[in-house]
Amino acid sequence: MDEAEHTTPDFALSGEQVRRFEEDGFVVVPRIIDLGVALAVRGRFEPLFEGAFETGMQPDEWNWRAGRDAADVTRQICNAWKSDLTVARAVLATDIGEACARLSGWPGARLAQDNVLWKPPSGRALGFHQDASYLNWIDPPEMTSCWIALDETTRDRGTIQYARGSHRWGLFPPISRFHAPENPTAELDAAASGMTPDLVRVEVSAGGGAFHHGRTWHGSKQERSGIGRRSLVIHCISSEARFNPRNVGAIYGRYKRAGETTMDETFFPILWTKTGERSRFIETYLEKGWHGV
Ligand SMILES: O=C(O)CCC(=O)C(=O)O
Repeated sequence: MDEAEHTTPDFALSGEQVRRFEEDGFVVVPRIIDLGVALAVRGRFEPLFEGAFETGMQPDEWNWRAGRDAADVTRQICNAWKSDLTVARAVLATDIGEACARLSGWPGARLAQDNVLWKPPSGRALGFHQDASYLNWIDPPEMTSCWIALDETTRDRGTIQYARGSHRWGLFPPISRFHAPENPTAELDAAASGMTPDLVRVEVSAGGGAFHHGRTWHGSKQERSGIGRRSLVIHCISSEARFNPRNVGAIYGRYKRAGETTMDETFFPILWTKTGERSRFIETYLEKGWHGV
């Protein structure tokens, strides 16, 4: 496959898709990246989880290691864009930043974090949660995310599910267990206070996916097809976001400079703004890696 097949023509959300997002707290989009890009990113999963990092830099979180962790839990890496240029090309996309900013009413979008997720055959659930429960170190504590399927996601493949309208239920604390909980919907059911959550599965081809609001409850159930599924998530925050000086970010707080609340673009790159800004180093990085920036 040549390089041209790894690029996706920009997509833009329709007015109807924006309306759906506002109403439901998520919107399913049949194609976000091209199949060729999805396959290229998928092809990077094995080296990443083996610790073969193309750019020479480790990701911020590497939550599953062969031989150390159970084979039936979802493998997760956070900020694989720092370690792999194929992942970085998909994550640092202008059009995804623009869509997240537009959905959220922000002047622009910057990347908070990416997630590379690999639910193995018969992989166990990921607990249903709200992303915004984990954001007290950011001001404003808001996030909008783009979830992209890298395999076809059918009913049995443990795809992501969203509780329709749950972005209007308020903000709840972090859940007690994210990976492989006994009851993945325990906290969601409590938050629904007597209602039955209207859970919507995202069933799309590779390259399709969804955008979700930071307060929308979501998670995924056990994989039952025996095949597994892989996905890539791009979590965006406002281009104007700053560190919250009163709360410590357990992992990402290490990027806060003393006496300042600005977020350094090297670690939280700006993808798109209404006034045409985008972090300058991105294009050089995508071409040459960290040696070039
Ligand atoms: O893919 C999943 O099962 C869950 C992903 C997730 O929690 C997220 O995108 O925030």
